[in-house]
Amino acid sequence: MRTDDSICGISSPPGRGAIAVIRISGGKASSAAKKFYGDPGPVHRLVRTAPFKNGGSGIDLTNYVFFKGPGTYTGEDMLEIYCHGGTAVQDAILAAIVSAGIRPAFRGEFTYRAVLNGKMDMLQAEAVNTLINANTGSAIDYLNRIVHGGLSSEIRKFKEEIYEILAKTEAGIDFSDSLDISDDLLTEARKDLEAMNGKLSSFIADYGFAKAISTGYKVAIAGKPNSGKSSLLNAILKKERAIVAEYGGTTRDIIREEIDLDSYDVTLYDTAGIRETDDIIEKKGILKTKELLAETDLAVFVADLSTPFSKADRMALKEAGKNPSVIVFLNKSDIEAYDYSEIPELRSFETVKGSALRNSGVKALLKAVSAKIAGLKNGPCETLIFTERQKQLLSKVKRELGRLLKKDIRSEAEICAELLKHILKLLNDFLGAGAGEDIREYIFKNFCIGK
Ligand SMILES: Nc1nc2c(ncn2[C@@H]2O[C@H](COP(=O)(O)OP(=O)(O)OP(=O)(O)O)[C@@H](O)[C@H]2O)c(=O)[nH]1
Ligand SMILES: [Mg+2]
Repeated sequence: MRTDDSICGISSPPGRGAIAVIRISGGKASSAAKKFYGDPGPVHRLVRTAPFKNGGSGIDLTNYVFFKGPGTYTGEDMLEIYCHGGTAVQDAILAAIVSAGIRPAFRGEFTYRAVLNGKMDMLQAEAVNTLINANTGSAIDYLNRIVHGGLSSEIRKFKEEIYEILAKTEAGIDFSDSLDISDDLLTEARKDLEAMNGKLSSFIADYGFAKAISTGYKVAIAGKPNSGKSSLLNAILKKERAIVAEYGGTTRDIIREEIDLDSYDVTLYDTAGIRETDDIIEKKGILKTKELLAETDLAVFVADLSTPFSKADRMALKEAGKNPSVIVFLNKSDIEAYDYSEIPELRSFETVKGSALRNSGVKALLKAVSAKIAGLKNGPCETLIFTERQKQLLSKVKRELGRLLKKDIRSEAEICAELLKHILKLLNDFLGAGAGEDIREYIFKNFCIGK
């Protein structure tokens, strides 16, 4: 990808709005102001109101601001244009800019340039994207801390500690006859490594919480047919969202609704009842349900107290069990006919008894779900990690650190040095330092155009 040319993009969301923002970054930002506004010397950060003109004709009366690099988001000269938010206006302005030789930006390319120009590192860039996509307020504080370099500086501190231990270890290898590592130094190094190990454990343990507060928490309602799943969804939503019927196999397509649960963004999924069936459409619904249950965060397993615990219950519970958490809702308590308290398969799960029809136990169930989300947070860790990439890399660091802590730095100095170097490499990857094109693509592919 070329990085020395000028790029443009619509930075506001697609569709109609009161105002749209179009951005240009690169050497042509200033000449664009001249070409489209007749502004011979745009002034840094000064807002001007003027018609955006392509040739003779004015497209729209706009505001524009010129930002002189390097004190800008990308580090380059930038021009921001605020026009009326109709699709036709935005498109016409963008087309005029492109015809002036300024290329449309790829996804995340503005932020990518910010990284290239040292305005932020990869972690901060990832946090910018997570912040844009965050649905609930709970994530904002944590993400802003990363955007402002909080996580980066913690990781850089780890790196410095590892460097120091590596230097001592290598000195031990090079001058093994004359220079030995003192006991004090060894104890100190071990203390540092153990502290780092503890921090990494918190980061990894809190990842579920970070995910829940940034991208939301997915809750599937699962169970055998006719157990009252759709009735439960309706009771939670307080409206007739899903069709309820006294026959099994009513719900086939997955029904999805978002709710705000104690300020957590929770997506509920009502699913097809799981059982063996020859009905082709029902089969498809069950297949979709099984796929969904492999990627949700929590399953509410709905059992039916008016019928015995059956083979279909076992099948459904097996699928629901693919979730990190399962809560059992013992439904139809109003017509309870069987004792579910001794069923071995259900014993290990948190259980709430109630009736979707009578709207009892529903509040208690939601409280249990909310507690599960809150309980994901491990300790008083100020910083969180937010992406799968970050989690995987830190898990690798932790594994290597675990191996290192089992070694004796004095007698196994060479192996230790290798492990320390590998840890350094992983930490560098984590920060995105020297990241290859593939990693950059991976990070920026989820960005919006214009960011
Ligand atoms: N008595 C009683 N009946 C209930 C309760 N909850 C649901 N029902 C009834 O059970 C039947 C099935 O309810 P649904 O909500 O459609 O069940 P489902 O699990 O979604 O069924 P499928 O979509 O077929 O898998 C309906 O006749 C409901 O009125 C309850 O708490 N008590
Ligand atoms: Mg249903």
